[in-house]
Amino acid sequence: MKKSNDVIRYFLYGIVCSICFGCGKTAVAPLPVGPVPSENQMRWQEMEYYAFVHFSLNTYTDQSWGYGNEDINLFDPEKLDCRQWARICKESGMKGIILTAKHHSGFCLWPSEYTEYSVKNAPWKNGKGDVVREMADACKEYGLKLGIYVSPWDRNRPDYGRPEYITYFRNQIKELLTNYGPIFEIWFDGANGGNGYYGGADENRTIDRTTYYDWKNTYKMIRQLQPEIVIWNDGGDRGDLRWVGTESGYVGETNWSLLNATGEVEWAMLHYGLENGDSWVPAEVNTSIRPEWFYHPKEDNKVKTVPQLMETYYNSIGRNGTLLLNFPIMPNGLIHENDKKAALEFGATVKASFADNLAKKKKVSATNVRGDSKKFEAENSTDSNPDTYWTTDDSVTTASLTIDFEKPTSVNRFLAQEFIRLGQRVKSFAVEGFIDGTWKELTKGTTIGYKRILRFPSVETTKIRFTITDAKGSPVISNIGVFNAPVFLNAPTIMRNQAGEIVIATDDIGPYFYYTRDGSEPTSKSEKYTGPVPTEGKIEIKAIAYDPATDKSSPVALEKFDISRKDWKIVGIGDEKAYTILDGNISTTWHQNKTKEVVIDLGGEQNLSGFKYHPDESRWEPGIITHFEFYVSSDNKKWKRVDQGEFSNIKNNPVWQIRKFAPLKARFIKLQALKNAEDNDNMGYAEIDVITD
Ligand code: FUL
Repeated sequence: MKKSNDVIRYFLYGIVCSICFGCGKTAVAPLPVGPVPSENQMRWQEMEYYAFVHFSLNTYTDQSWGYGNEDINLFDPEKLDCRQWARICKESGMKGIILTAKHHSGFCLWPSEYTEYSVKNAPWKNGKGDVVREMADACKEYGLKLGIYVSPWDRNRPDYGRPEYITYFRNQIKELLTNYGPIFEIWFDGANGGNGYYGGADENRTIDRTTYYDWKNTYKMIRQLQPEIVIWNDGGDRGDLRWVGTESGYVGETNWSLLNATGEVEWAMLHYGLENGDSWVPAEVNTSIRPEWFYHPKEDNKVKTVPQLMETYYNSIGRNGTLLLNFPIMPNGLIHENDKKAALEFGATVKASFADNLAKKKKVSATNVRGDSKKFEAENSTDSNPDTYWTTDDSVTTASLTIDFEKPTSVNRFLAQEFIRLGQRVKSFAVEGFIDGTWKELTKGTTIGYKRILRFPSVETTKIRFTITDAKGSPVISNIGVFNAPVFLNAPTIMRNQAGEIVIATDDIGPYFYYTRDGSEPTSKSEKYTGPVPTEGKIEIKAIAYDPATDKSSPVALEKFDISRKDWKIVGIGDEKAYTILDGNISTTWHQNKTKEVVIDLGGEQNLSGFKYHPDESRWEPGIITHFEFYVSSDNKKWKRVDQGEFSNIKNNPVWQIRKFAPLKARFIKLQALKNAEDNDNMGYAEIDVITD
């Protein structure tokens, strides 16, 4: 169908070109350049912003990945209210919700007919509940689309790893795609940590990601059941969308919505796309509103702030991606107040930032208009109509649009959108302002795609010139926007170095810091930070950044520190650099290869009840420890193992790992690394700390 349309268009194009032959002008629409999005991908891309909801038995066990043997009786969310989730999402400007119907533990949030490990055997609503149904109803009520996360890796199933499991998995997908109305997206996470309960086998099972799931036939079934769906998959066959290689909330500044249909996908391809890829596979940026995906009470004060969320917005939607922002649900079945507040403020800030397009209804001119035709004129880029566009003659791949404000106007954001139904074309562009009678470059970028937003410091300018400096064909621009968005101060970072000193810092230039130690909210009247502050023992610090010129403060940063590490000694490692793991700074790291353990003398007996490990979060060879044992001792001779296990999902989400154990007294601690994410001998550490009673 699509092919024959193309043939007709080529034919018409030929006729018009021959009529215009000699004048070099063309008046028909340009032909597509490279792959183009399907209607399903188009509909999905236009959603821009939607939610993830992580809720399962993990919510009750404080885990990131359930093992598959967690007690079903734990699932009893006494206040579960999917309408609360939907309301918050709707009011924050989101367009849909993807629910973890089944996470890696295998526990099902709907009463699946194919397993006993589901809500039907949980105390919640006496086994009569169905979270997927409640979610579907709430989405319908609030005008949101519903998406489903169903984990291929299932740590509960006895048949996982064998062919029978694929039938089970498909039956579950069929239930989910048949019984709950239209599903806009299905999410297949590629995680597979190997070991699991597996119906009591309690063993390690590996599968071949490329063949085991037989995705081709599964996709066929999915598309038959839900013809309008998009498939996300990072664990095997290419779906309709791609992961961006990180869960930290950003995609590459250069971001092509293209990949090759077959062949290995390296990290850089996920992150930047592939300029000459043969298929349209756009980027979805998935990240959580807290450090982790599931709810952990210890993260109640770690909910992302509005400046952090705005950063994520510019680095996802502002870079030709969509944003999938996660809410962890609390054990009672609700979204926490702090998450709700952050999401609503974030939504309001996005709205306010882009409410007033200063380019709208302004005089706009172009250096070239295709065939000098009104149909492709410059004004199409400022008419707020996504179906019209400005484009040039085919021979032109560098061209400018100039917007004349006719008076000095303050601006700090530039937005551009390509008409991607004709392919992603722009390779580079620049934005200039006409300031004091001359053109000055304000910012420049590489790809545009569906949407690109660039930030630059506020300037007063009478005109803006947008120049496409390189493109794969004639540029096709459906929308441009110029804004003067509110600017925020970031909450500062609070660290405590090994000497016990508090150090407060920020990436912003110039603000002052004020802090408190008594739990009260800091203001510009609180203690002013003038340099490292000596402290002793356990301490809680709250701090703000403050700009006296604007009288604006950042959100409050809060850090709780356990005992000071002043008297700590790293034992048996003659490398002074190892002390970076105690310097309070997660950007400084240390690696070991031969020995795979770190022994620390705490300088005296302590009441220990847990430990913390922060991995090296850099991209290349971070040596992230995934499996560990933790020991304590009073004399550095006789050791007692107090904890062991996995740091689940640490590879994709390299954040603080916090482990608790039954309190006991000891002077020495030992973190024994058993395995890292790359399966080699390189063990990386950013920080090690303890939790005391
Ligand atoms: C990851 C999973 O392993 C996490 O638990 C989470 O569900 C996230 C969205 O995808 O890779």
